[in-house]
Amino acid sequence: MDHADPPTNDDEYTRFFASEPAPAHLASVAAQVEAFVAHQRVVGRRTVLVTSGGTTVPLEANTVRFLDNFSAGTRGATSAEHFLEAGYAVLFLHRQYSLRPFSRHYTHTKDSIFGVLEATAEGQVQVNAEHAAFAHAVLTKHHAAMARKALLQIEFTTVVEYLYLLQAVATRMAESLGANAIYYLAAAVSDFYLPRTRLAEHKIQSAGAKGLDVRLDPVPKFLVPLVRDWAADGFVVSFKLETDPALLDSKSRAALARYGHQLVIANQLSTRKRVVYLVGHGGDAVHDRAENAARADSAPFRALQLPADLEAQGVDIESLMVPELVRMHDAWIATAATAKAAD
Ligand code: PAZ
Repeated sequence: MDHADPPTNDDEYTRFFASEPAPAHLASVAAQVEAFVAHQRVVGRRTVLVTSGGTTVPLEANTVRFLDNFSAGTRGATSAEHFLEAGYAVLFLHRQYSLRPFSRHYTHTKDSIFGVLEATAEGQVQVNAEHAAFAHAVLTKHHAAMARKALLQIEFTTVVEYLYLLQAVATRMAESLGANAIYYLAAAVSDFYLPRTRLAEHKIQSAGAKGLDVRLDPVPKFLVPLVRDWAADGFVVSFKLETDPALLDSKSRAALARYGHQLVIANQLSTRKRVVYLVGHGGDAVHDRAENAARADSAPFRALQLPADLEAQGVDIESLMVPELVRMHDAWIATAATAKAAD
């Protein structure tokens, strides 16, 4: 395992936030999140932050061109639906225009609303017979989640926006909800970015250019402050995407050793909808980060595989993942209560 990577120091984050502009909607998002988590606390509902979709790295301040991270948002949007089903409130921090809970069934698929709706002779529009029952079920669940004030959706586009919003959301959740919060970080976050100080103001001109050289800086490792400060006491689940399956185990353990959080969900790009690997002590993790980090080598590595017959029926792997996480979260909350009683 590679432990050579030194932990990010605090200054990196201070410098990052000092030099990158905050998103315009940060204050209004913070107010919405405060009201949302206060409500969940009052009604005693566990809450999960689901991050979803890929972040962009703009090459120009008035952005025409940008680099993107792969993610359709399927993992996040589908997981959000299952967490709601399990009784959790969901704060869904997602890339603008990526898949979202419930609407995902009718947006980016071949059964978009145009395949589902039909125009009647009376000049009305209605859901066609083939899709009516399913559309009714999806809409009913969506409306129920909104009526219970159990779903809040927040958008990001760039990696800088994502990190500002992640900090704002996580700190407010941690303050109100402590161990009752899960942080489920499925978004695909850029590892490199172009600092504001080196960003071209306007569209980069190609006339006469021989090429374009771009040097990107590393994005500070946000899991360091998240696990240590922003999401204190919460149950933190990070994701690890690789294309080379040989790296999944070692990279997941390296993340556990580095951050001391509770679980890494590792997946391979080509098989991510059929198999994931749960790496870590989960709910049996101790509430001490350094101790968790030290136990990374011995952390269980377990495959969760969607049986082929269920896959053929359109069942998603998140329907297996989320109940596992809920069980781990139960254990995490129980150990938090025991630790508190012993204090
Ligand atoms: O959104 P999607 O279902 O197409 O993909 C999900 C995923 C592979 C982006 C996610 O499961 C994941 O691994 N996120 C972390 C990516 C990373 O290592 O940066």
